[in-house]
Amino acid sequence: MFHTNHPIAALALATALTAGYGAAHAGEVVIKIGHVAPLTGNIAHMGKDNENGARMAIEELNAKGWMIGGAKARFELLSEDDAADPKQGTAAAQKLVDAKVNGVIGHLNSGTTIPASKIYFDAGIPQISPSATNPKYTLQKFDTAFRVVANDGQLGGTLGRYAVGTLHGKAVAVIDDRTAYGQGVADEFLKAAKAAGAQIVSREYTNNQATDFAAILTTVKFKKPDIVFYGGMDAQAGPLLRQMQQLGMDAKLMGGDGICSTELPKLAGEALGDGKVVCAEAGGVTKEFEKGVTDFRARYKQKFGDDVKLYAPYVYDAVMVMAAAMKKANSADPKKYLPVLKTIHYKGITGPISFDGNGDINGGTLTLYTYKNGARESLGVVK
Ligand code: ABU
Repeated sequence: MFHTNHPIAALALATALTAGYGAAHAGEVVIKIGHVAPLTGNIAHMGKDNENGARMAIEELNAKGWMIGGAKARFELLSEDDAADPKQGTAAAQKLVDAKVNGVIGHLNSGTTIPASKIYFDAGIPQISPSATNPKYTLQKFDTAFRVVANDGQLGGTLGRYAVGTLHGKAVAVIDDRTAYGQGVADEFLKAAKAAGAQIVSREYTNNQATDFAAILTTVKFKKPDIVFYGGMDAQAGPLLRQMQQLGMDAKLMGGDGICSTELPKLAGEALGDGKVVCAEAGGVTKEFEKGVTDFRARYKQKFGDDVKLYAPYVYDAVMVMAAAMKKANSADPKKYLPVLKTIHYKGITGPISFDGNGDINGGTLTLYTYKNGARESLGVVK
């Protein structure tokens, strides 16, 4: 129990205690933002990238010195590692609920975000995923679940149509890692490519820890595809490309946002080729927002000594839109700011953010990319 005789401190204390969330200090309310991503394992580089985006937002929010509920708001990041594992994801979610976080940014993977979302929903804690793209996440009728990027229906559908309409793919092979994301995006791609007239010559599966794709690729090569689609993450798309090259396969590799990182050139080496890979990021930064994201990338590089891998700008925006809802509600109490978050219109660095009735971003866009000379190159933003 907190005690104070100072009138201002008493007000701040009352504000924090009324909310029932966060520690109270004299004249200050501590707002805890939970963040969950894989910080260990084969996609730890992506998890760290997400965490860095959240950290930048938290630091900038604290520099603003906002008053919320009559007290100076101090934002605190509580970062958890779920190792991209559904079980660890729910354990991390429960830990954040027990810590009485005011909101959660994450998780990174659909396979962890979906089971964790039930835990946040039961606790009434708003959750914004900056990267989980499986449509199921926002179709569970959990009014605490939000997403600031496009979903796998948009990603797979656009890539499937592009494979046939632009790349003139006729024989297509599809491989996925059997995760909620990999399987979902691969199925959506397959459906769209087939509808556009492609023949699906091979459908193969791996898992998200595999490193040896020789058996699968040997089967696929025999079917002579001109396009191979991989539903999974960059940690495996890199070795997959290397092994395709070793087998003398000249098919293009397509994939969703999971492979579409700035890390892929390092992971694939010279097997990356020029224009050989086509993938899509689940967000589209239009012309008028380009400067904001370019500036963010420069600040990120200066602070962390590395390039943004994929989703850091969307994570940054997810934290900022949550904080904006708290400021507008003049409260960090989830019960008070959740209704504001549902109807907010926020200008993020990646674009305008508002949510539909399911919690999905309105007008979600995506960006098609290829790689040339070892660097990611935009092929255009798709609405
Ligand atoms: N969207 C790609 C990576 C995260 C996921 O949805 O599993």
